[in-house]
Formats: sequence, structure tokens, C-alpha cells
Amino acid sequence: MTNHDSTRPGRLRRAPENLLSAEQLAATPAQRRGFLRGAFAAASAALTAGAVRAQQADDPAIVNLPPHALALGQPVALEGYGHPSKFEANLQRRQSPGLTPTRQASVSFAPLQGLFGIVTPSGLHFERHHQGWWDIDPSQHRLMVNGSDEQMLKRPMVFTMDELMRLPSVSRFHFIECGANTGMEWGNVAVPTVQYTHGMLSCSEFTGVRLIDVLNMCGFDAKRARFVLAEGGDGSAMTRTIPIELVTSGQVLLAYGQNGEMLRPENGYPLRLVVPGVQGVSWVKWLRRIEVGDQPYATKDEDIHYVDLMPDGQHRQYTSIQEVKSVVTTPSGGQILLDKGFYNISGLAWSGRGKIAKVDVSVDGGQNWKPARLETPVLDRCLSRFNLPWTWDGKPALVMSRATDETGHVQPTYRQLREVRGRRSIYHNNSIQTWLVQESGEVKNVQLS
Ligand SMILES: Nc1nc2c(c(=O)[nH]1)N[C@H]1C(S)=C(S)[C@@H](COP(=O)(O)O)O[C@H]1N2
Ligand SMILES: [Mo]
Repeated sequence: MTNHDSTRPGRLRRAPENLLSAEQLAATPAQRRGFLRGAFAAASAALTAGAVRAQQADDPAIVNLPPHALALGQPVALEGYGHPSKFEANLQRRQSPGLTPTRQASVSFAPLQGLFGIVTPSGLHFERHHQGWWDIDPSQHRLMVNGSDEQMLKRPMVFTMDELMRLPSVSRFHFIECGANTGMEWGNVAVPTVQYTHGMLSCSEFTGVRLIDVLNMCGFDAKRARFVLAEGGDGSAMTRTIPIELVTSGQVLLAYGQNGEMLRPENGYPLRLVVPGVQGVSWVKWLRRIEVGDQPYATKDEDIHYVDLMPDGQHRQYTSIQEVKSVVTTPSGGQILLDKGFYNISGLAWSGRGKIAKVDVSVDGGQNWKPARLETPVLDRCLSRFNLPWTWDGKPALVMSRATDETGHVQPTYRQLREVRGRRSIYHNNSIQTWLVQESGEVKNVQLS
């Protein structure tokens, strides 16, 4: 069995007697739930009420009272941190087959196929480390703020975490997407599931101090300052140039909170930069220094990495906004539809330029499009959830989503993207994703030429 198979939700085809086989019970529970909900809805819509009742009458789960209705359960744990149900154990971050984790470089992907709504549980947030992660003692952590010269910032300061956490704080929901997300798919279909095609994407409520407030405390020269440099405290010398407009507009945060608690160590505890709409690499983790300057710093992660190889052989630099993008997470690659009938097509849309304005969904490879329902809240530079009811006729279907953001940018097809960008890039692939639902119900990653 390959690594791919371990993320497969398993076979979800409905057995004639409406019972699950042992194999089906071993399927990814979240996925099973998704499809069973669909299957039951289809059953009640398509079958006569009598047929449904007849099927249910000999269902042991209905006929026999289960143990949890007959005996005492467990009391609260005396203390401790809660965990998901043991039946959800298959819902995990996973390493992509072919990418070997080392202490120099590693990445894990979020299981988008099993998540609801827009928030990524912190324990399932994707991870990307250029030199491994650390669990840094917050009492020993410092943030230094300085200027490229003395005029640029009058009062260089070093902050402890306690000092930062005394300052006025804000909480905001934002997505973070690695610039290399979907990067394996530039030339051709490369990975089987949405976890691997799009899973370097997560969304959290971040809490922290606005960087502009700290720069104002330090007396920065608002007339001369054009960029800030952010530097991480790990060994990767992760340093990124951030345009000052993102800072002065109040968007960039020195964040210590994630989903109501402190950041997780692997996500930068105790302090990370939040740069809404910008590729993940600029969200510097274990943040230890901010410098204010008047020109881009052209660091190694801006010169030789995170550049776009264009068809004429030139490299394009500083394309850091994550452009409008979306993906259907259900049905998606590796899943198996139980039977024809009703399904809820569901997915995520996001844009580094603002809010999502609309998402259109096609089930025929882009010939016809229908507007999906955008669920609330629809927030700025945040994941948006969309849903669309669909009745599958059992024939092959090509399922796609196409997002438009509030600035009017529309997600491109692979043909449109490749006309401008070629096929040899790594970063910034925001193409429309296609999933082929085969007659067998099996869903496959495909690209339309
Ligand atoms: N200090 C430091 N910051 C870092 C990195 C790193 O390796 N070291 N990786 C960057 C990259 S490439 C990405 S995509 C995001 C990933 O954030 P996450 O691990 O919290 O998902 O962190 C960014 N910040
Ligand atoms: Mo990244």
C-alpha cells in the first residue's frame, strides 16, 4: 500500500442491506459521515418511504439499544487537554509521498477533504519548516525592532513576550497558503488527493498586536520607510521583505494567538508575523527581529526561492500576493461516491486581494456553470466555504469550481495560466482544479487541456 492509499477515505458504496462492511467501517470517518449524509438524503428522496423503513427495520443499530444508552459513561477527566474522538484518528496532517522529511526541510499537508466550515483546527494546520521547528520558552524570547539607520527608526527597542502581550490586541480570521501550494501540478497531474494538491492551506483566528502600533512606539520615519524586514529565530535565516503599505494599513500582525490559544510550536510559538493575503513564507515564525528600511532586502528566500520561472526563462520576483483560488473538497480525489443520487458539492475559496465575491461550479468540465452558495461569514483574505446541491446521474462527471474576488479577479483555467506562466514554475499556481467522478464512483485528479 502506498502513502496515497492511507488518505483514501475507503470504499463508501452503500451495501444493498444498507450496512457497512468492516472495510467501510475502517474508512476515514469524517469522509464516511459526509457521504453517508448524502446517501441518506438520496435514499429519502429517491426511494419510497416504505422501502426505507423496510431497510431500517432489521438494522441492528436501531433494533438493539447501544451500550451508551444502558450504562454510565465516563466522568470529566480530572484535568487535561481534549482530543478528537478515536473514530476520527484517520484525519491527520500527512507528508506527501516523494517529499522526504528532514530536519533541513519538511512539510505536512492539512486534510482539507475532512474539514468543515472555514477554520482549520490548530492540530491539523499544515506545517512548513526550512530548518525544523522548536518549542521556544516564551520567557526567553525577544523581539528586536530597529531601523536600517538611526533616522529610519528613532527608538530601537527589544520586547519581551509579556511586554508585547500588554499592548492593545486585535483578533482576525485569515488564510495562510504556502506559495508552493499546488506546485507539483504545474506540468501535469502529480498527486492524487486534495490534501496533497491544496493542503498547504489553513485558516485560523489570529490574535496579536498590529505591527504599525509597535513601529509608532519606536518612532519610525513614516515618510522614508518603504519596507520592513522580518527575521525568524530558527536556523533557516528566514528573512522576508514586506511592503510598508501592508504595515501602515494595520493589516500586518505580530501574532501570538491562534484559534483562542497560544500559537502551536510548529506554527511559530510564541510569536509569528501574520501578513494577510501574502504567501506563507512571509509569515515568519519564531519572529525575533523587525527592521525598517527604504529598499527591498533581496534575501536568499526572495532571490533564489519563491520566484516564478516564466516561459522566456526569466525569473519574476516579489509576486507575493496569493491570487484568487478555490477547490472542491468534496467530492475530491481518492473519495468514492456511494451511489448515484444526491450529493452536497462543497469547497473552499480565497483571495489574497480581499473577499470572495462568487464561486461558480461546473459538473461538465466547464461547459456550464452554476453559482454556488457562499456560506457566512465571508471575510477579507480568509477562506470562504461554498456549497451546491448536486444529483449525480451515475455518469462520468468533471467537477470544477471557479472563484471571483471582490476586485474582479477570476481564477484561470490551466490553459489560461500556462499561456502566461508556462509549465515549469513551482509557485503561485491558482488554476481551476478538476475532479473526475468515474462511473464506478471513484474520484480522480485530472487536468483538462
Ligand atoms: N522562521 C521561519 N518562518 C517560516 C518558515 C520557516 O521555515 N522558518 N517557513 C515559512 C513558510 S515557507 C511557510 S509556507 C509558512 C508555514 O507556516 P506554518 O508552518 O505555520 O503552516 O511559514 C513560513 N515562516
Ligand atoms: Mo511556504
